[in-house]
Amino acid sequence: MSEPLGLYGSNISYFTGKLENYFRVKGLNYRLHAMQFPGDAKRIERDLGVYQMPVVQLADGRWLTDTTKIIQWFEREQPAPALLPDDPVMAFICYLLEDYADEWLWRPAMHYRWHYPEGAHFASRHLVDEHLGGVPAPAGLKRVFMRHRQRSGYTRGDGITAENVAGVEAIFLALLQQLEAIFSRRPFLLGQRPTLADIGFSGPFFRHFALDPVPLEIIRQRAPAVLEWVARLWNTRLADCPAPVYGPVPDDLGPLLAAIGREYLPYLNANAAAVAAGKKRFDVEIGGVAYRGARYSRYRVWCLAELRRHVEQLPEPAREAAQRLLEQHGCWAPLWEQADLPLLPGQEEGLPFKASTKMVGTNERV
Ligand SMILES: N[C@@H](CCC(=O)N[C@@H](CS)C(=O)NCC(=O)O)C(=O)O
Repeated sequence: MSEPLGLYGSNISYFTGKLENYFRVKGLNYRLHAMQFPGDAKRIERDLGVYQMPVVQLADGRWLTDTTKIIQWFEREQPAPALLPDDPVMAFICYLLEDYADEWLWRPAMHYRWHYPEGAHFASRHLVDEHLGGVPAPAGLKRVFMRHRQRSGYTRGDGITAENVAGVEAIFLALLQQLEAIFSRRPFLLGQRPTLADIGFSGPFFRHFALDPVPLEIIRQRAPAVLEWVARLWNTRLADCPAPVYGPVPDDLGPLLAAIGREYLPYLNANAAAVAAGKKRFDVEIGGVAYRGARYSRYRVWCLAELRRHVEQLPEPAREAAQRLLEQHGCWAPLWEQADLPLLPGQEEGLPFKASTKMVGTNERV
């Protein structure tokens, strides 16, 4: 067996969990190492442009960052067994679902972990033990710092307030209903074998919703087929799966696509408008839920640009079929709502070897 890939991150991290699911499903051998602070973080920021987890070290010593581009890179380097369906419309749906899971489900996942003391105590204890052993301060103080950092960065500090908590939880509850319907019918999101869409959804589910005490109990009670899918994905290898046979995009993905059109794409547009206006915080109402003082994200401007690029690159007649599908579910108009996207020059063109911006944060490098 070849030298394992070095995966540096946390074993309760959203994006580390996403990449672990990818490596396992793809059959790539890896070893998980806990990133150490402050040393690893400083080195990663210097060498890769931003500090974020996970990062991967190849056998030849090169470092990679950003799970979306890391997966695309591995799929190009090692095309078989393929994670993306051959059908270009299905492949586009995978990119869209992956992006939605990465960027929009992040909000309820952070909320459930850091809002409820049960989750926040578990996660702060775990993260401090895992990463901050070298920081010379009392463990109790480090845990308080960790809870404060995460809440001020990702929940209270990113537009989640007492007024909209129910709205944030409604995103998760509706999602469970949609996924329960899907996984009661078939093993994976698009069919009989995992695709990039399942890997994308493993981010919020594997190390957050199906681990943190509050959402886990909700899943157990309301969506047992979703809980089964989490474990099934972890235990599935593409190489052992039946040959890929995909029909048309399943009808039961409709409610998920509609949620993307109603919630995620309007959020991306409001974020792009804020970035264009030079605002670091913005107010936005999404599906009747008001967010005040949400953080801007340059990275998510690029996410929108990427979604457009994937559509534009579709060959005909797939492009037209994708347009019809997106129109049917209210995703087409919001995809193109902003005339020009306020990207930085060359933004993220160095990925997966160099990042320009962090998902939520301020340390742009370009
Ligand atoms: N787009 C990146 C996002 C990575 C990311 O944001 N990871 C989180 C942890 S799951 C992180 O490192 N956050 C940095 C921080 O909290 O400062 C990816 O796909 O890898």
